[in-house]
Amino acid sequence: MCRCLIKDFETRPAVIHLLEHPFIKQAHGRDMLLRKQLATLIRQQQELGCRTKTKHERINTSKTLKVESCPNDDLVNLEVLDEEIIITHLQRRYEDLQIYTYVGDILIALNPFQNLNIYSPQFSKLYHGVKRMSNPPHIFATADAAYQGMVTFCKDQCIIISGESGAGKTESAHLIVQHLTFLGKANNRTLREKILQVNPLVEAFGNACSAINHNSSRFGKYLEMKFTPTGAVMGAKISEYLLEKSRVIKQAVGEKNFHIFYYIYAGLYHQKQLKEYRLPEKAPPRYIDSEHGKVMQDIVSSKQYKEQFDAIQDCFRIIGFTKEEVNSVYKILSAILNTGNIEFAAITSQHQTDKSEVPNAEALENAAALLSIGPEELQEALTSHCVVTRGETIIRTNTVDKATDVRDAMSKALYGRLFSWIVNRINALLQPDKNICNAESGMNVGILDIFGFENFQKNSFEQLCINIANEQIQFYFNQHIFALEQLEYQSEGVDASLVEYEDNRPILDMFLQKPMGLLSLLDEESRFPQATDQTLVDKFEDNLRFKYFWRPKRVELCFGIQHYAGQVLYNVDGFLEKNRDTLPADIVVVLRTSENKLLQQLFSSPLTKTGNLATSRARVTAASRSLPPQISTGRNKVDTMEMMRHPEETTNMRRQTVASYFRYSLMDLLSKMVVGQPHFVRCIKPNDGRQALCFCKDRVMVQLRYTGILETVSIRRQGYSHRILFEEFVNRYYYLAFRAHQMPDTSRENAITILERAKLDNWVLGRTKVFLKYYHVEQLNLLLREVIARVVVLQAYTKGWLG
Ligand code: AOV
Ligand code: MG
Repeated sequence: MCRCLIKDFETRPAVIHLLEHPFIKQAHGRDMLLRKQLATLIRQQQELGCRTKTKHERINTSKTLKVESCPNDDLVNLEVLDEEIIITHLQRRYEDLQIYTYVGDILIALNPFQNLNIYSPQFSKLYHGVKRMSNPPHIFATADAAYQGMVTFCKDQCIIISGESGAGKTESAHLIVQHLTFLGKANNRTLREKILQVNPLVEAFGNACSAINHNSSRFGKYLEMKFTPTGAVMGAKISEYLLEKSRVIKQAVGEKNFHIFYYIYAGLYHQKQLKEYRLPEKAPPRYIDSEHGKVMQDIVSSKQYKEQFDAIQDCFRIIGFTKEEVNSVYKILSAILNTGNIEFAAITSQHQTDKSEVPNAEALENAAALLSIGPEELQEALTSHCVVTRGETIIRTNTVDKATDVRDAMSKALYGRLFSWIVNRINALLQPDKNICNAESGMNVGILDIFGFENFQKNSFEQLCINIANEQIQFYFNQHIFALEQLEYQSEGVDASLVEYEDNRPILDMFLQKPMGLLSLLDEESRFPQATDQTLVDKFEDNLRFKYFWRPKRVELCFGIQHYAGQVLYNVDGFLEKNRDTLPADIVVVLRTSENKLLQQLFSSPLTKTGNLATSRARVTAASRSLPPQISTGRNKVDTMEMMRHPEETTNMRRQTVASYFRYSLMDLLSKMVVGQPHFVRCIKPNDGRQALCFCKDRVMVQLRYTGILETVSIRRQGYSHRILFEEFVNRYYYLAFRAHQMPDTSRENAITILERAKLDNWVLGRTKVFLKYYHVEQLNLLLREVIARVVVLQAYTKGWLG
């Protein structure tokens, strides 16, 4: 009997199988102590998550992917490491539909630009708690590694997905969420469904068609999936960063507004409900009709938008929004569309020439009705403003241009706040159930998906912010892979030849340092009412003495930046206004009179963007402690007011600009990331034409160079990616060299004993830690699993269960 069970271990998850065996099932409960021990061992094994593939799983896989891994799956294994070899290698794999490749524990993902049949539930099963090298590289393997890391080491994890626009970050993020919900044993089906709807919903509001990508993320997203200590998924939370609100009012040629506007207009059109939401029936509103009539054609001829509208309605329902809430959201969206149609005309009288009026009241009345405010009050707030001088309130009229700006500022504010509200509401609805697990004891895996590096023909303030954010992520990657690695080797007295890498810190300093960095200069200039875009670019030129900054001679309103990912030419046209992003107090006052509950909420002041101030502050402080000195520079000086106020709101205090808010957001994001164990996914775009199976060597080469993949290959090959404190190491692996009940001292010597018994080579000991290569950890976990299985059998045997 016993022998038969042991034989089975080779192909089956040992302990679980043992527990399921009828013999043990009957015996279960006979002996309390043994049962307890068995339970502990089972838990440990489950936490280790290691499982052997069954025969069934090996056979049942798609032909599009080869099932067994090979040494070529990891660039680190290549004998010669030059650019040409690496690129040829990647090309060969890509043409063989092997879009994923490892560089040590980093995953390279080449965008296939076609649907590959490799994300089905069968594949989820295949990448469930197995050794990484037993399957070909896959995005599920990265999700699995993060999940196993979390349950095994009880540590938060974070998956950082980077790459330029259209490289596949958002798709990768979806796949990771899909696999984590699978791994997280979400036996609560409702919760699983809810979590899966989060991305589609926020992306309907935060993504749009850009010149590069038809589904381009126009905001940064950090999604944290929350788990119980045993690894069951229990909730989720999103943080959003820097929505590109300016898109609501204007889009560049060939680009579109946020998806949701088209979905809702088409949805209501096909349901014949446009009237109900006071939307114009003949032609779509101006904000979504930049291509003059093209949208209407699309809406009439295709049902695609309508289907997407239905899908969004399902998302709202599944996640748990009430009908009333959804109706309010639609009303606000329709109000924004109507607001865009309000036009102004100049009133020229004898005394006044700077006055404006609304000649056609229809759009204004529609917007006011949808917002549940008075049309006269709205018109007043758009065409005039209050000024307080020496205690006296004076009403000044707005010119046509000014009124138009106020109108657009209102639309942007409405949309920005609506988006934040949706995110907050999702977070409230997906909060972990306190009865299952309190928030403190839970763990999480965070997934970062931001807008990728952009370089258009015309680049504005939005591209600058997006590219600075990418610069920061690249810096974090460098810090993690290169700088921290070297620092740790040195402090542990481990010899490691230093690897050269392109440090982008000076560029980041040029943008972020106070008071002379580019963003500070921008803020300073934004405070002068007389400043113009010309004075701004002059100021940059006079003060930014960096080799990364230049000003082309003849192109007056432009400046260039040498980013880590390439040169970008920015046009400062509108920079100041975009940075000021003012929302006149008159508009806030009138919107607060609304009878619409949601709208009242959006404009109740101050609107907290980042949640509770105390927790935010604690997190930022805690994070800055764990940051390396380079990263923490200036980060301790958080302006706490910045956290509390919405960027565009005018207050009595110093007004917050988009740049200062942006700076805070970046810091907040980093503070979240640094507390977790990072995993990196580097998305690469193989061509600019979104073509399947087209591998453009030059384009890939550029991306490999600037992302530091080549340097990464060599450091991962030489480096020790896992460093574990002696104490932690001995506690974890003592079974491999000592008896189960004999807890040894957590000393350096005992760590050596374990390493020797496990017959590993190439490890190194530091002052306080064991330095291991990434494959050592896999070997150790495998051995540990086998030993635990053996102990269980032995104990069961000695208790006489196995006859
Ligand atoms: P991004 O997130 O990196 O760009 P996306 O994830 O939106 O890029 O990917 C762009 C397009 O590439 C998608 O719409 C898909 O058509 C295709 N694609 C990407 N990954 C895959 C995959 N694994 N399988 C099949 N198709 C894929 V931006 O958000 O613009 O920076 O701001
Ligand atoms: Mg994206």
